[in-house]
Amino acid sequence: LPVEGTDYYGRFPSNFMWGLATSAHQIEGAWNASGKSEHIWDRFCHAGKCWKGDTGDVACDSFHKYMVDVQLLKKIGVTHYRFSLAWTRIIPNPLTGEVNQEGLNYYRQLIDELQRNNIIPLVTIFHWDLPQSLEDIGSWANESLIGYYNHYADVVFKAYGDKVKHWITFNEPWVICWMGYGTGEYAPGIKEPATRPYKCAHTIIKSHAEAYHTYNDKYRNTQKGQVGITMNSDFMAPKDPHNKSHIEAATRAQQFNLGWFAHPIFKSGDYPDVMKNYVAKNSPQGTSRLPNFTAQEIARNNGSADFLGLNHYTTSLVEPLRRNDNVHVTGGYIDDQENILSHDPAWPGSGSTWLFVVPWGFRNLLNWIRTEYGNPQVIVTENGVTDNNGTVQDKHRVDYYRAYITEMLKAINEDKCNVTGYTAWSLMDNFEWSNGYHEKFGIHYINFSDPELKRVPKDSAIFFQKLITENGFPDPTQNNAAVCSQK
Ligand code: PNW
Repeated sequence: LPVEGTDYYGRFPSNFMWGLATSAHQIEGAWNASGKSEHIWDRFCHAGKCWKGDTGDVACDSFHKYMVDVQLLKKIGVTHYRFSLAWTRIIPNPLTGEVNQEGLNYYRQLIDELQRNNIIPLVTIFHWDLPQSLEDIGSWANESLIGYYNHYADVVFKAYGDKVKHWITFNEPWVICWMGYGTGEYAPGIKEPATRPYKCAHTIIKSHAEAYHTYNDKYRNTQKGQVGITMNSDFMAPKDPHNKSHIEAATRAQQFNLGWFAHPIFKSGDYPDVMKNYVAKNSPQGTSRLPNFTAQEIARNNGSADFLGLNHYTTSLVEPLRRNDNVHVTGGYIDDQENILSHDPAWPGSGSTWLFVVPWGFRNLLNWIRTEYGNPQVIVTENGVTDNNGTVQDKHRVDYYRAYITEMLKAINEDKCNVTGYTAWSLMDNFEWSNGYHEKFGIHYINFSDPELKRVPKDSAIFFQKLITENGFPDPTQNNAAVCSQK
């Protein structure tokens, strides 16, 4: 597809969902209040493994300031707010399954406050904050987590399903499994790249499918909502687009990243063939480190989502790894792919080492999803860019959003991709996991040394206000006065 330009104008579909996103551990603080138990990110950062000793103990204090947050959302004019529930507030001891009423009440108050302000919730059930007690019994390598997760999902469907019509079972299983159990950069910090990420993914896919079926069996008829799952994916572009082996390598990388989760849920119930073949051929003979689904599990996985939540930030260039390349091979998920990933030095960077500004990759990825999975409903549940200073004159962020959202508009209006909503990451600067408060994604600035934790709108907040009011980018050379906007 052609390279991007922002000289493209148009409106989004009239019922397009516009929102901002956050997650519980990144904003709430109150890490041990009202019966909440410890989760793996509490443990990880308390052990000093996050940026300069940062922790999520206070974060944006949204546990107490949620009414302030709702007013920020209202001021921007969003139709939707994406936030996550903390398992450890709702079921502090998953092994007994007992529900903590105080924890349940917190999200009930938030949902009610959103409703009073005409903002529709988009709720992530699990955004990385695994109860420590479940980590201690083997985490996602222990398949009993399927049952514990299903109980948790059942509790929240029942408690909030009258008002919550969009559920996201998991946020980014790729990051959970690879960064948590492969590289160990994220909690719980386990470095077993050969086997643990594959086991983790296997249990998470099955947990997702069980929760989806629980919703179907017990709640869908009365609550009439949708259940999806959010996956992160770079666009995997061939380093040399004219070289057949680079094109194959890029497809393989896309399948190992997005396809790992999307193929079982949106295509066949099982992992992509290329992934099965490459893991098997790099495993000891006659075995594979990639687990097998049973026929019954394949049937349960297949078609187990009403929408694909997509978190997209950046693009990678891919070429095949050759035998004599001087690359350190450790054995595991990365080596199994037999690829080398890189970026174009011309791409602008950001406040994060992995995040390069490549707007055209977004349109390409949306089209890859359209053709690979038969044009499923996609809700873009995250997109955004960092800096390390939190400047409110964040022209680079406005430029990023303008360019990426223009590519999404082309994907919808020109390519007919079924994208129904977009929630930007993030409502405000917050606790960026292992990178603490150092990497800032917010459209509101927070000075984390200020005890008031005042939220200050950046220029990008004003950009979103206008974008949502106009529901797109009206052509400045046309008179748009007569065109009705969404709100
Ligand atoms: C996502 N990568 O994480 C998460 O869903 C958010 O909680 C997080 O704040 C946001 O994106 C920004 O990082 C990712 O290395 C972390 O490719 C790392 C990667 C992708 C997504």
